[in-house]
Amino acid sequence: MRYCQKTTIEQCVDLFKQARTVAIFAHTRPDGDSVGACVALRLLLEKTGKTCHMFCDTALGETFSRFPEAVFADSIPLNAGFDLFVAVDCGDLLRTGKFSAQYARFANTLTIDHHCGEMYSRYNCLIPYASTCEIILDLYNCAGVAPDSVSATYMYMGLCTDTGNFSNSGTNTHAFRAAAQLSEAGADLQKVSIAFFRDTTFAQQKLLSAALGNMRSYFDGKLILLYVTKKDLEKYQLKENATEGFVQYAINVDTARMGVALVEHADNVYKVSARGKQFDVRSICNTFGGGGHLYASGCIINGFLEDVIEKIVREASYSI
Ligand SMILES: [Mn+2]
Repeated sequence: MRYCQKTTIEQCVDLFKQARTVAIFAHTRPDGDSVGACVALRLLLEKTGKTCHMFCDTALGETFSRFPEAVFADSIPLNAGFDLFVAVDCGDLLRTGKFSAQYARFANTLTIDHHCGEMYSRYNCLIPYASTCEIILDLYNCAGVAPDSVSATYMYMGLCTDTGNFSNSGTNTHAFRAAAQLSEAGADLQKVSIAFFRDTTFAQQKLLSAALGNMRSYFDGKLILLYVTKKDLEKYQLKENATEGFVQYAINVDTARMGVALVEHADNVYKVSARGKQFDVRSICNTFGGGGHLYASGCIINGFLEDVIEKIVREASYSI
């Protein structure tokens, strides 16, 4: 058993002082917060003369291609000689993906995360901010390093995406204060919000229209469900990741307590994303072997489309 301890920002800065070569890990299928926090941390450490390598087990989505510093390796070179492993925005060890076994074996590890979940590292800097990037900003401030426009843009990326463009329930005064500091430091606010919240493709819009065309309402609109079939994806030559955010269109219906998006992942295998409005969707996903957050969960259900829908509707009927 590893001895795990809670770690303050000041202690993190000390840990970084002692390290020369640092490995930084984003979570599997990384989002703007994980990528933004990793890059901003790397830039901070490089400013203080450290050597850093960033790792992620999945290829980054298309959106990140316009952010040139967001480059991750997908394997650790032998004899890399790292002094410190840092897991960024990873609520549990498995979020480090295929690196989890190597990470667990390494002695000197540090988690920097805002989920405040498990303490799986030797050192754990867990602060319940809206984004991990706000913890990275604390590190800059504590180390007395002013963010430049590049690092500020990456930290803003995490803030902006994890708060749903400053609109979800995690958005708070601290997030706005951090945003103000990053804006003052020259963060490219427009670039980030256009990349993550505006730009889309013609094919993606057509796919969305197919999904909306497939929208169904149950229990007087308390359950709203939509779906995307493999055929739809093939028709527009898109991959599953093009459906990210579609579930929002279901839960956005004013009567909805539960919103569901089904995406056919392989023949008769459906990936289910569920969202709740003050409604526990996690326990419904749990019954199908999935999980997540209370109001944002997912699972995978096998079967023909209509059978899968029936299973979800039946399970929801007990609590909705
Ligand atoms: Mn996050």
